[in-house]
Formats: sequence, C-alpha cells, structure tokens
Amino acid sequence: MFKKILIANRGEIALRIQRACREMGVQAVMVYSEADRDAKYVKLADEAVCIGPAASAQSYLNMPAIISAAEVTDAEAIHPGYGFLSENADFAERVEKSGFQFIGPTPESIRIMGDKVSAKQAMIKAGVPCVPGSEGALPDDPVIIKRTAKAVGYPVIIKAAGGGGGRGMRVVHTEAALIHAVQTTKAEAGAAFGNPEVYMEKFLQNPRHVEIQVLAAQYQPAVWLGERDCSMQRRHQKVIEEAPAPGIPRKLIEKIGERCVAACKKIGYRGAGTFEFLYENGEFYFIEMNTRVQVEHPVTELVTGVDIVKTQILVAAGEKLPFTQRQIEIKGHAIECRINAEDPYKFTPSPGRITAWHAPGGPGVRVDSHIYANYFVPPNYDSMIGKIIVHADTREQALARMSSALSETAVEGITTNIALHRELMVDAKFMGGGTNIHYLEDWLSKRDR
Ligand code: MV4
Repeated sequence: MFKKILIANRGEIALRIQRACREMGVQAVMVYSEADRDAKYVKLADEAVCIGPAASAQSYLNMPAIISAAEVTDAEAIHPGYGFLSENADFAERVEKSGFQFIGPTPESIRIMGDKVSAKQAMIKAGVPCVPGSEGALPDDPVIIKRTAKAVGYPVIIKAAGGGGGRGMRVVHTEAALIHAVQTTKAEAGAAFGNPEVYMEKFLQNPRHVEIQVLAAQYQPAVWLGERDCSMQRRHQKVIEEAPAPGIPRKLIEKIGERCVAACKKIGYRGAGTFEFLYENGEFYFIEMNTRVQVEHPVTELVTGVDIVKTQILVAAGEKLPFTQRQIEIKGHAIECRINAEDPYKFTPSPGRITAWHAPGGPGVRVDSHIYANYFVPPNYDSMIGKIIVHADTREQALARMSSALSETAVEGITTNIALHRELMVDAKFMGGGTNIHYLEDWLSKRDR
C-alpha cells in the first residue's frame, strides 16, 4: 500500500478522500489554493502545499504545480477526486510519466471515454445497448446527414464528441432545421472543445437518468454495485440521487450491470467508473461513461456497504478487489440531497461566511461536508457545500428520514437549497418514485414565487 497520497481537489471530496487515507494508514497531502488556505481539512492533512491563487486555472487545474507538490512531499500517488483534472487524460499521463500512480483508470481509458463517439463505439462493440443513431461521427455530406436522420426518426439530437454532461447538444425536430443545426453544433464544438466532430442520436423525450457504478482491478473481473437514479436535476446539475432506482425490474438492471462488467473487461478498465444510461419505456440506452468517483457515490456505499474511495486506492496500489460480485447485495434504500450555497429561488450562488452550522444526525444519516461555523464559502468554485445522505429499509422510510434530517439542519449566514429539498421530500409525485429528467425543472417553473 502507498505510504503517502496527494489529494488534488478541494471541499467535501477532498475531506472524503482524506478520511479514506487516514483509515487506511496512508498519509494525506492536501494541495490548496489561496482561497482554501483556512479550510479545516487543509489543517487536518498530514501535509499541505499551496498551489496558487483562488482561480481554478491557476491552482486546481495547474498541472505543473500539482505534480511539483507531489515531488516535494514525496507522495506516491495522486487522487484527482471529481471535476477539475479528474477526467483529463493528459493530466493522468503526466502524473504517470512523472513517476506517480494516478488513482483512476489509464490515460487511454480516459481518452476513449472522453470522446463520446469512441466511447459509444466501444460500448456497441462490448454489447452495451446504446441510443440508436449515427454510426460514429457525422460526415459533411448533407445528403447522408438527412438520410441518417430519416432512418433514426425525428426528433434527433446532435451531440459534440468532445461534449458530455449536457454541453454541446442540439435537438432537431424537422429536416428543414437539420443541416443548420449540425453546422452550428460543429462550429460551437470546435470552439469549445477543440474538436468539431458531432454525432446523431434519436432524441428520447421523457427518459430517466439511471447509472451503473463499477469497480475494476486489473486482471480480475470487474464488479458492478447496483444503480443510481439521478433524474432529479436542474440544468444538468444533479440535485437528488437515490439507489436503487424506483420501479425498474431487478432482472433488467442485472442484465445491464452484467453488460457493464463485460465492457470493463473488453476495454481493460481499472478503478471506479460510472456507465450513464437513459431509461425509457422499459429500455436502457447508454449515453456516456464517467471515469472518476462521482459526487453521488455515497448512496451506492450505503446500499452496498462498499467503501468506493478506499477501493479506488486499493486497486490503484495494484491490490485485488476485496469482494466478488456474489458478495454484493443491495440492502435498503439511500437518498442524497446536495446542499448548495445558492438563492433558493433564483439559484444564484450565495458565497460568504457561515455563521452557524448544525449538522443532522441519528441512525442512517450521513453528512459529507467540509463546512463548519465561521467557514467562509469562497465565491470561486462550485456552490455545493456538502451532501446529506440517508439510508433506511425502504424508500418511504428513507424519504421520512431525509425530511427529518433536513428539518434539523441549520446553516446560517448564507442561503442554501435546504428549503427546496424539504419541499421535494413531501412532493406527491416525487414520493411516488420514477419521475423523469424534466420533473424538477417543470416543478420549479410551476411553483409559487
Ligand atoms: C439525451 C437526451 C435525450 N435523448 N440523449 C444531457 C446530459 C448528457 N449526459 C446527455 N443528455 C441527454 N442526452 C438522447 N438521445 C436527453 C439528455 C438530457 C438529460 C440527460 C440526463 C439527465 C438530465 C438531462 C437533461 C436534459 C437532457
């Protein structure tokens, strides 16, 4: 096992990784920007290195500064967390070329999955069901583009190969609008991602977002850890996640999970990964793969009992998975609410000093957050300040447990979305389970004020 790991991230996930290190007897080196200098998790680290000013581009995205910090502290491995450099294949490559272990998949896997066209081709080859669409990137010939759309059937969606997570997409309803949409998406993709390639898919009108968590060690079968339903989102930002996904037949999910495991073998995948699917009319359609630990990993941890972050570290150190597929059992139901420092109605960020913080507790309640009373939420980063995650025997009990946890949570000095979560936990449709990716935005647009 490693003696020392550098954590190349901030906030709640930096603390989450630090906790895993401590439990494993691994020293944790934190890197931090000037804006995070006073954070408690920085003080709690075995060592800490300032890597630059508040702006992410000069600190958490600054590859030479992070690699230098690993060199001066003699760390053996780098955990990238989520966001920032976590899915940057060039970073993973530079980490390895500098003699450190990247805690994640190979640069090659990251590169294949980062290009959504090659990711989809890999999944088709591996037998994972995908959304019907173009075979690979669209050519320039308008005749072929129109023929493809006709075969797929309108509406179609044009997506950038370099996009993902909702960036660089355009829905097209008619042939009259098709060629202009393809050209515009291409131009935007070239400018935004340095890759003008686009592909086409059938546009699914009312899907749910259901994803499969996997963990893989080299030379060993991968294991899938059930699914998460992440359909409650606003502007491509997930707000609530849960496991298992309500109302989806177990047999069907098992079939998809096994396909994901087979795909891991086929592509030589290592580490934690998430296969994202759209689920509509009883069918799963692969859309993207995430090659990092995700914000919502705790719901899977609670229903499986597996520590995903510790396992990432284990397999990066070349150890075997400490469990087999047969030992994975989904127990009960887990729900996560992301707590954001934002205006509850306008959703504008609400950074500033937290004057009071009372965390919820009790059986089945987990809080993943780096905040504390008198903590200053810097304006430079994502507005998520933590997550409340509950676990109970049934979904109904988990909803009640979350309502109770939210009601005893107090954050003062800034505004948060806690009130929004409290309303959603007692919303009849959400309580019924199975709401689709449009539900939250529709609900918000109809709500008073
Ligand atoms: C789609 C889709 C409908 N049909 N693809 C948005 C994020 C990116 N991961 C893929 N996205 C979508 N792809 C087809 N063929 C609808 C979305 C989509 C969406 C997906 C998951 C969660 C929230 C979403 C919100 C709007 C659109």
